[in-house]
Amino acid sequence: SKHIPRSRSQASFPLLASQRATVSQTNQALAKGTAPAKTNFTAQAQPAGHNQSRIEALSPEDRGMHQVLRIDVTLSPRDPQAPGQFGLPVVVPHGKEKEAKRRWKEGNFNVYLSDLIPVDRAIEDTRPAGCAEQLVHNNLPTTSVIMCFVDEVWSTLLRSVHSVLNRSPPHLIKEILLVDDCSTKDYLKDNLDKYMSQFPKVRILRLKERHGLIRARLAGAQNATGDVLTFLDSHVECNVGWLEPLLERVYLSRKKVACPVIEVINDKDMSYMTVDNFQRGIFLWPMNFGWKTIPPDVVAKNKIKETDIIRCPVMAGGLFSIDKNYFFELGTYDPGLDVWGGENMELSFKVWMCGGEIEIIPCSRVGHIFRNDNPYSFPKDRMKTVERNLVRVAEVWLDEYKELFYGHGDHLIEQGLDVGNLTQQRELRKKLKCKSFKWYLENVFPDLKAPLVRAGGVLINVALGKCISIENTTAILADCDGSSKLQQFNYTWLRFIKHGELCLASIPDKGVLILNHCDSRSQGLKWLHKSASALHPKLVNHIIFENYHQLLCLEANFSQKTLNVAACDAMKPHQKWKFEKYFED
Ligand code: LR7
Ligand code: MN
Repeated sequence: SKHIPRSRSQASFPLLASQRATVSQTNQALAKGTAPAKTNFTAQAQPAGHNQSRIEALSPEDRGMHQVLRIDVTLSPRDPQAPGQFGLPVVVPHGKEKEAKRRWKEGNFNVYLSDLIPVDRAIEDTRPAGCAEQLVHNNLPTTSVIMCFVDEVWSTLLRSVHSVLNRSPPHLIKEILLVDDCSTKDYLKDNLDKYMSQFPKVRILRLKERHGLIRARLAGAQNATGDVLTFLDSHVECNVGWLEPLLERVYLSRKKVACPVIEVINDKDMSYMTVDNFQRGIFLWPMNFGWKTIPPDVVAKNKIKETDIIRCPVMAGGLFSIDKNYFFELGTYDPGLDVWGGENMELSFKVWMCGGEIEIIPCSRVGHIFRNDNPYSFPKDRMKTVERNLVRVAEVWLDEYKELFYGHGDHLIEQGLDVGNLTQQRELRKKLKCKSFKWYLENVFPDLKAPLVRAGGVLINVALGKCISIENTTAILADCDGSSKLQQFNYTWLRFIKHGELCLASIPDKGVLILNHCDSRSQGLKWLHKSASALHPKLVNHIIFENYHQLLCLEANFSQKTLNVAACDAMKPHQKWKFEKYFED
């Protein structure tokens, strides 16, 4: 068999440096094309395919690639003894505790310590082994780094900017765009202009009124001149070699959205802490972002390496690189989203469903100060703002699965929030020919529990062993027959008991149960059962008729084969019901 040596050999592989372009194009095509993902959780880190060994036989130079540059002017810091140097924890000096405590609320983290440590401190290179040796293309696109801020702490903002300047290859940074979202602090005005004037690449964009994070980012994007947009929060520290691996992914495919591993800058002692490997960005209902570790047995079975790229159902939101034109093709963020929150869900669904990918790149690492509370004010109520944003996302992207969203946050339907006009967003989705949310669940996030109904099948009265059946449009009791269509019901996330497209409705004064049109706005059709009856722990096996002036429960009267609602009684067996199958845990 033919052995192809790893080092470049004219004899075995006659491609010359002059043919570089061809090689890198082939490389690119390989990466873009057929290379299958190893598991659902990871993506190919390196281009693979039938020509791979031939290409790997070339020297990096002839492949148009180089090793990730080790650009870090903080490697031998000016003052190695300074507090916080190398990312080590810092203790508030004796006698300064009160001051430190007082200043905490300026940023909801230890602002006193942040001011104490150098703005260009060194941090530990936390990349997994192998990252430093990885190759990236010589002709990576340039990026505009966009940092939006409102009333950010001075030293933290500076440290964020210095970390970009000190640890990025200069030729890849087209500019650093600081978008001031109408900060009120004086030091963020003249002082900041003056300080940043020493860095020609730093531009400050001042918004005349508070846009909120989401629209501030859009303002940044509209003013950006680089090929790629790299968004960062304003309290971060980029680690060694953070940028090239992100741009490499976007270079390989313009529809890849690349996120660094987000490490932790401790809010109390300002230490730089690494995080566990193999974490995916996910969400739980009702669309709460979170991290989920790939199970160790999956890692072992699929031989997933620490450096392997991880495909993410959703991104955290703050730190990512995206091709600028692609961002605009996708219609940016929904501009109807307000201030803060939910935009990471929106962009994630949009990217995946409309043909792109979201990846975490383990060789790119950026620290972020996680805070317990936002240190700035919200123009409107914070909770309401986020909920309204999420409702917009659900209405545009979740299809029939939006019921799960509403079902996990009951108050969301009840509130009847005015979420504004959605026509443009829905039309955009059509225009981009995006796939369904069902496709997304099956292909991107198969481990999310998303049963469309909570329970279903026949509905049995526990005491009598009889089932509800439909006669004309009235519900009666009958012998159970699992094969009869007349006895099939679904208990939905909107708390309907559905028979086909119709809903079980009670008319308490008449003492009968009938089928009616389902209408989310009308309360007379909703029932609490199992976990939905959380407020009535003694009545979980009951079916509580919701929103009547008294607590009424579904009750069987077997002698008359009828059903009605009566005052709930935890002890009454005739009020205990079971569906054939339950889908929630
Ligand atoms: O009105 C505002 N205007 C702004 O310019 C509100 C905020 N901002 C700025 C702010 O100064 C900061 O630099 O926007 C940035 C993000 O705001 P944070 O730091 O208060 O947000 P966060 O880190 O608590 O929250 C996460 O979710 C946000 C809203 O959905 C954004 O997407 C953040 O970027 C995001 N942060 C991250 O992804 C970092 C990791 C967190 C996790 C998990
Ligand atoms: Mn943040």
